[in-house]
Amino acid sequence: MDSNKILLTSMLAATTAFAATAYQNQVGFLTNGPKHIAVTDAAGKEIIFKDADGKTALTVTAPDAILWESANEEASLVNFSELTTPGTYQAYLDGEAIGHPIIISDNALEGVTKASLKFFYFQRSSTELTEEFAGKYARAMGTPDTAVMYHPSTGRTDLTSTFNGAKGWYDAGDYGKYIVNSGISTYTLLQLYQHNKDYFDTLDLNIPESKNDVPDILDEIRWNIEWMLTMQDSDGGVFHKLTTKQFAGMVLPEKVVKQRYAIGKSVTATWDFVGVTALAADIYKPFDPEFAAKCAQAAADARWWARENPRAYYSQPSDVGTGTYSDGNAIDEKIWGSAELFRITGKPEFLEEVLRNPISKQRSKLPAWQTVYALAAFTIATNPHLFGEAEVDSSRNLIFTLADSYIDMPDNGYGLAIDNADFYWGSNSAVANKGMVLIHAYILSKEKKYLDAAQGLLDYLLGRNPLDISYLTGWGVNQVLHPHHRPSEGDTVEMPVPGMLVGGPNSSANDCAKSHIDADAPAKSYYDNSCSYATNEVAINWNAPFAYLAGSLQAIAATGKVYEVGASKPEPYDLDAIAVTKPGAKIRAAGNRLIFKNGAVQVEKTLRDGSIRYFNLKGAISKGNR
Ligand code: 9MR
Ligand code: 9MR
Repeated sequence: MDSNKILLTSMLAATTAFAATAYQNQVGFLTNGPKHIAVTDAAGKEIIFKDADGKTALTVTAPDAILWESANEEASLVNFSELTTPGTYQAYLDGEAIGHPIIISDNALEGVTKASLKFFYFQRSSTELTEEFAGKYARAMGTPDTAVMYHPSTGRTDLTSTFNGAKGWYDAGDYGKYIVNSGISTYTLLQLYQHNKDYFDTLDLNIPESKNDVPDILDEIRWNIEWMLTMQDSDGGVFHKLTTKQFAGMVLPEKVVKQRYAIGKSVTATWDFVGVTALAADIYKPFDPEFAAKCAQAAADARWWARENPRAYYSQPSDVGTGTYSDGNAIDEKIWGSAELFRITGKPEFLEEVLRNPISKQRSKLPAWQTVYALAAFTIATNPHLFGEAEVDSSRNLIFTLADSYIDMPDNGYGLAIDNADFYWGSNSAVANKGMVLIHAYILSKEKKYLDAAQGLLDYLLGRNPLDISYLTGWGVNQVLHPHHRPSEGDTVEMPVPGMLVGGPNSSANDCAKSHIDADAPAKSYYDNSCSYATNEVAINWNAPFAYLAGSLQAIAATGKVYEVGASKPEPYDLDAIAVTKPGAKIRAAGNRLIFKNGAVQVEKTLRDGSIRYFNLKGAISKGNR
């Protein structure tokens, strides 16, 4: 270290020894919600909150400072929840302003809710974004995806033909469209709607469909589901992804002219597809029964393929370099897809699939693109009237095991249910997904502690973190400016597209953020530079739980209502009536064979719909069959 540096370092040390630093949500606090600010070097001192006229509105003595290991910093968590008059405030310590303006409002989270949903519009493939809806982020259509070719990895042999794979959302900073990641993202947004209908029925997102009679959030989600439906092959299986062979440069989508392919056909993509289309079949029914029935049929067809190809895991072909989303365990996807199918049909065979793989405590895993047990648990626990007691108990158990593990984390000065283990690629989505778990725990128990912890996690994403940064583009005093996002890099607008949650600190980032890794403070291992996809990319599966978290908190506050467990009573789909011909089942349909079952020789008869019945040799249907 040269002498100048030493001088600078000691000067900085001297200033930080006296000056307090405050970290807070930079966007806004709900009027009656919990309000906290993390302040360093403040223990025992008075923090004064002044209103816009400079009048003292509240004085709070800062409690003892506690270490937050992930920040490698001690801070006092100052609670100013008593401030419940909407307005703008400023905190002071020793006569100096600390932190940022504090905004308190009944609609404090409406702006970020809308923005995080509008992101999905900005990610639309196969359409131009017009100024009316995109403002200065208007752009030409790129990747129409109306003539997509089959990569040999799909198993197709007509490799010179094309299909229409239009619509859908770009996954992230790249222009790929990936079914697996669409699975959890689309489910999360559908649930945001389902759990907060009163609020979202009228929320205007200013998208091309805003004037129709369908809630905007559902119009936006449908854009992606329509693409997902195009990815189903004639045998029911679902292609894994739709991308160019290699990533494009950091350009606008109109510059992406290389051929796009359907690549792979996987069991994980197919089960994820089942989960989404089955849920959509219920949610879209009141708005468009025909579309809803199409989704139900697609789910049923996909399920056949997934069941018969349980080990069709995705493996990246050697000539392909785009995202992999590969996952060698499809049990969680199968449980989830089967649970959704059972919910909309009441058919016992789908429940059996859930029961064969019980949701146990060991399966208490945070939702993520590759781990979706929790999605099944969310659906089952909020529909106790449709599922059996055992599944409901184990699903509740999964949710509360996770939620309580957050609540029971040792206190830290930032007041956050986040620890060192959370700082991997997409850490901000881990934070948001914890929020989604906590909101489910609140829905199921109505215990305020869960909702308050969820608010804390949102505060972290919006600025209560050791970098004093809001990780949502376009929002906050110190906001992310350089996300890894091709449209934002490729256009001429200075600011990035707003409403995008970046991946966040990643203690094992292996890109240009490597030199920004702080081994002692994983929560600081972040680089606001578009070169860093491992800390600063955006993605649909990160924005979706953010929208769920902010949107649910805002909706619950605005409506004074919490989703009523057991409220949804889907009119069961009669899958027999919508002709569940097992795709490609022609040969099997004729099949009768003799097998040894239940201690006797029986006839196994495969019916035209692909279902199987057993008969004893006298022709009577044997017991316990389906
Ligand atoms: O832009 C790509 C991003 O979406 C991926 O998450 C990331 C990791 O697979 O890769 C990014 O693309 C980079 C590529 O891997 C290597 N060359 C530079 C590309 C743009 O930064
Ligand atoms: O979110 C994915 C993360 O869990 C993985 O560790 C990472 C590397 O494989 O890939 C992330 O997903 C990227 C995808 O492969 C391509 N589009 C961008 C996604 C976000 O970075």
